[in-house]
Amino acid sequence: MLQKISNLMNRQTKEDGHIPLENIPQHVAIIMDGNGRWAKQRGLPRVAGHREGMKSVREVTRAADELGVKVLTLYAFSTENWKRPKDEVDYLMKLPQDYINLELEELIEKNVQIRLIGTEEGLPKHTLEALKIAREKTQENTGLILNFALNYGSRAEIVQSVKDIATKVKTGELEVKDIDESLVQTHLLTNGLTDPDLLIRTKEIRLSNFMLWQLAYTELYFSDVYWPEFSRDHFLKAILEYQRRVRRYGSV
Ligand code: V0D
Repeated sequence: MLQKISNLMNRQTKEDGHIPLENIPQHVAIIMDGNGRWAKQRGLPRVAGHREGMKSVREVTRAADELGVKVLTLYAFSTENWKRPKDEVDYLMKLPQDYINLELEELIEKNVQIRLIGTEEGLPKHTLEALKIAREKTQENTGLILNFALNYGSRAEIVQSVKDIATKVKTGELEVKDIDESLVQTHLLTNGLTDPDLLIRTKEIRLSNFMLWQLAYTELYFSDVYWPEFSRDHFLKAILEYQRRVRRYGSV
């Protein structure tokens, strides 16, 4: 099985034909950056980059599924992204529906479960409808969890968890002495998911308010390619680098 995965890689990525693909990260999170810049470089409108980025989502999801990754979190839209031009935001808000039309059949066939983190506040009705369909049609699936962060911001998530805990203390459901890291964790939107083992970000080297609590011990991997160029091989390379780091810590 592990050798088979290794065989899926092409010669450029494979530094060594005998790399054992063990220690697959259970949870991989990705900040998919550089879509607009990829398009502009080619004289195309920014939205052409967002559309092309869906192909990378497809490739990386297939690879994660084949490797046995349990959770793949993809940052699709941040609460900061509302500041972009209205035309671009309008286009982005149509992508969940387009994605469903293009991908849902294969995802269902692969037993993938779609989940969402973020706030519904401010999302157009048609987008919410698409998200509901994606969630409901895959909710019984038991394979890869494909977790889209959409209209998500990490500080707002933490603030909400503080409010929810404070309310429970006020009503007597909890006492202050019950508050610990694991209690906070259960009040975050990622409740029920393990923390990411590996974060990949294309193009930029910063966290931009993404999963600040959850990334406390995560391995960080930055790739200099634009998200629409991020292929299966780039993903496998990131996994190999993760495994190299895990092995090194283990041997000290
Ligand atoms: C644009 C590149 C899939 C990154 C990929 C609304 C930015 C394409 C979804 C999607 C976006 C989200 C939820 C869901 C099903 C699909 C998506 C947005 C942007 C923002 F349930 N791709 N995608 N959502 N892009």
